[in-house]
Amino acid sequence: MPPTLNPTDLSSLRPRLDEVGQGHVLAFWDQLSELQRAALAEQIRSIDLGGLTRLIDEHVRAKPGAGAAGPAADIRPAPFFSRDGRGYDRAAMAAKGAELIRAGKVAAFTVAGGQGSRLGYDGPKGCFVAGAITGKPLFAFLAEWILAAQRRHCTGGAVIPWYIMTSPINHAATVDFFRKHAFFGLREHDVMFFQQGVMPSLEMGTGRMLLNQKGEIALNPDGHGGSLRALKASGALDDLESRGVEHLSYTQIDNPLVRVIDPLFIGLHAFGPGSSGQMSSKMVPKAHAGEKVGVFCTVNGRTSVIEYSDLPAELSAAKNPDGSLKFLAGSIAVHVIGVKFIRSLTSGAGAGGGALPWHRAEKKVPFVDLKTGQRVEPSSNNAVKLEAFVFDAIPLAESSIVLETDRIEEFAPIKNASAPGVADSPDTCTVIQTHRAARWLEGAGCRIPYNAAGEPDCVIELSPLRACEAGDLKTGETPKAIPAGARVAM
Ligand code: UD2
Repeated sequence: MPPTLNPTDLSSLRPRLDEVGQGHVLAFWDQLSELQRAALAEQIRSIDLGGLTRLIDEHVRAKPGAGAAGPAADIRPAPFFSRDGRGYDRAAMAAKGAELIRAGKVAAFTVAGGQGSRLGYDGPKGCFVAGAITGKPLFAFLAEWILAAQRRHCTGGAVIPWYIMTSPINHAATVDFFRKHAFFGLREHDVMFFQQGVMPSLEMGTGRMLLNQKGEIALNPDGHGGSLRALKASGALDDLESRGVEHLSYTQIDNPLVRVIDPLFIGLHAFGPGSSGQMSSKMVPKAHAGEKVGVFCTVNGRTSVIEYSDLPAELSAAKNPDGSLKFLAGSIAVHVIGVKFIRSLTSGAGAGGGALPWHRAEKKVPFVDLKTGQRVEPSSNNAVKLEAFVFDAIPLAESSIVLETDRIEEFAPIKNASAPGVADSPDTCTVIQTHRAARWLEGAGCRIPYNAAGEPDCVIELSPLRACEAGDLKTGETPKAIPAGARVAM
């Protein structure tokens, strides 16, 4: 919809902007066309200037310390359900989870509004190639998992709807991509896109809103924590309720090995001992103390995630007497969230409106120089972005469970461009995909070639439509051996 042509309202906007120290956003007003003026005025009106001023005082002019936990917090390692099934019945929980899926009470939810700047990729991250052999994008891996889960569990005709959160930066490109790929075999009616909110990008030190163009304030997505608010604001929450969905299986877009719909995890979340069914999480044991993943802790007795950058160094390095890491449980950003819980968090205003605490991130944000009018690409961090994190909802649950899982089975994120020694890249993702496929194929009696270093001497890409777990390869046609140096997609 074109913006409302109402530039004369400037008379009320200018004093308000001056009052909160943001009058500079009108610096180029005289050079703007009528349309540009209307768009800028609209943008300014959409910003809660009073609220923003408070946030700037707290997060930009001041630099908050120890993150969410606060300095006096009692921080301990969070308990978790181990992979080997101690203390719970894996088969029974998986059966209960499968029953919920079969009854249409589970939807998939992917947060895909991020900017992918570390990867150096301009488009929506979900369009990035994750299949080394087929060239298949990340979105296709997730879509195929949903299709496979639907075929397996929804024999009575229910579906697994898929909700995808985009941002104004990548919404149109994401929807176009799905159209171009015929929704990867899913029904268009069952794939819902909605946009998350944005926040102004703020100049470091001063907190002034940066201009992206002379007539446009620089905005950034408000973090995956904005998803709760956006689910409500977009009508997606109403849609979930009208479909009878009770639980959302939450995953990020960057991990092609993610178990998008996992009956065991869903069952444990909904019925597991000690679970409130409100918000549950998966963890993998951290690879090393400095791994860049949030850590599950109890903070003053409540299950929480402390982001790696906020966990005091002495805690991330702390060891048990046997030498293992004390704070071992790394978050892979996989959750199940109860729909009723989201409704309760988003009812009312303020924190009740789904607002989670803000976190400060220092980034490079291009801006228009107010003196020269030239657009500048900064070479070092010049801006503060404010983002909310979805895991800050965990301590708001009455109780929350964590399930341990195996890294090779389900965690191979693509975050950084490939380079020697760099983790979480397309190259490391391909290696982990091959390891997992090799493990599963060996379990089905297939011989895998190994090199002198003990690494598989091949590349294997496995579609979720062929196998979502090891046992799936024991049926259908499975090769007896993979030749050395082969590149196989199945
Ligand atoms: C995230 C977790 C980290 C660990 C890791 C596992 C945070 C802050 N950290 O690290 O603890 O679990 O994942 O892989 O989450 N996104 C949006 N909108 C936004 C920002 C992000 O949709 O405004 C999506 C983004 O598209 C991606 C996901 O959230 O799917 C993760 O975002 P990230 O890349 O900023 O998080 P990362 O890798 O630092």
